[in-house]
Amino acid sequence: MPHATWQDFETLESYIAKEQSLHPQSQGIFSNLLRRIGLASKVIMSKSQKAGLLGVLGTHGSINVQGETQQKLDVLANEVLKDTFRWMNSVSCLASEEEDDVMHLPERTEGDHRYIVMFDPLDGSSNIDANVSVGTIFSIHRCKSLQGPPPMSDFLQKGTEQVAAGYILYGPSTIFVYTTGHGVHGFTLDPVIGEYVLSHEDMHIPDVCKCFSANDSNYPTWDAGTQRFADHVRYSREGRYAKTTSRYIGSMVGDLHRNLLYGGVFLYPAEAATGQGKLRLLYEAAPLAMIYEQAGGAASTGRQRILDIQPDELHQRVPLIIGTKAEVELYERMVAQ
Ligand code: AHM
Ligand code: MG
Repeated sequence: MPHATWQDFETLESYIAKEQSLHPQSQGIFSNLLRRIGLASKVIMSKSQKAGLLGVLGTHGSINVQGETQQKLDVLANEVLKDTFRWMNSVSCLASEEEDDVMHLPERTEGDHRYIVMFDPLDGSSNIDANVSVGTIFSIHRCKSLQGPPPMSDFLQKGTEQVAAGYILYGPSTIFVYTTGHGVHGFTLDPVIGEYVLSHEDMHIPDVCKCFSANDSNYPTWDAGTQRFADHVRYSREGRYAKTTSRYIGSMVGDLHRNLLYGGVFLYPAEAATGQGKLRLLYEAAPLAMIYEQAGGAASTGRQRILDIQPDELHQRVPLIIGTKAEVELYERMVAQ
């Protein structure tokens, strides 16, 4: 007769507690923060699953600071995350793709434990009406200033200074993937018990190029090096590329989760004419770069490691090439030619 095994009880909660016990000086403040993100993601998941019934499909009628049309669910997910952190002593301020400016929370007493949380509440939300997977991305930094409202420089930290990063993918199942700099771990939501259960411990990207992911209709706007790279990976049919296939959802969390499991490369390069990428550094590229590096992959603009970029502004956009090390390095060589 089947019975429960220890794996059934290795939840996000217990895993975080175990990681925390490795640091005896820890007061559990940071662990609590990760747990709250887990809770927020369950609320977002539950609202998205009922979106067609709750009347929250479609556009909100507003434009965000990026000049993009906000979906009702973008706004709703943003509110859920803001409400999640509003009362937490350990969080000093927030930044979101859906907010023009940073959000300072009321001054707290615990001056030593002040974190900044930045997030993209619902990445890939243009897909939501078609019932395609979307995700939440988060990045956590320490506030450098110990008192008062943190200055902008506290938000503009390099990706190397993130204390944790992760994403939640709302797909056929809901998966929570995070790193605190000690490997990448994935948890699948068991909808019956309402808990995230460990399903992907110590994730490593396979060293194969199974998937090539990019918006191909942008090909004419890419520079010659990027076009050479795309042609080589997709069409050469040699060596590592003998079995490469094109896969692009248009929800980066979904594309990157798949590539993390199968191996491959995702690119959203700059337009040659403007030199501008689309994806945002602080709450899209940097957290996903931390995840990929921790899983043995790499992330670059083509000219610079994503995690080494010194941000200039909150909603800064960057070109992003992220995937297996071999492909990211090949891209860097080809654009340098
Ligand atoms: P969003 O944060 O407004 O949803 O935009 C980010 C999304 C990514 O998930 C996805 O990879 C990309 O934009 C798709 O853009 P495009 O439609 O130009 O290919
Ligand atoms: Mg996004």
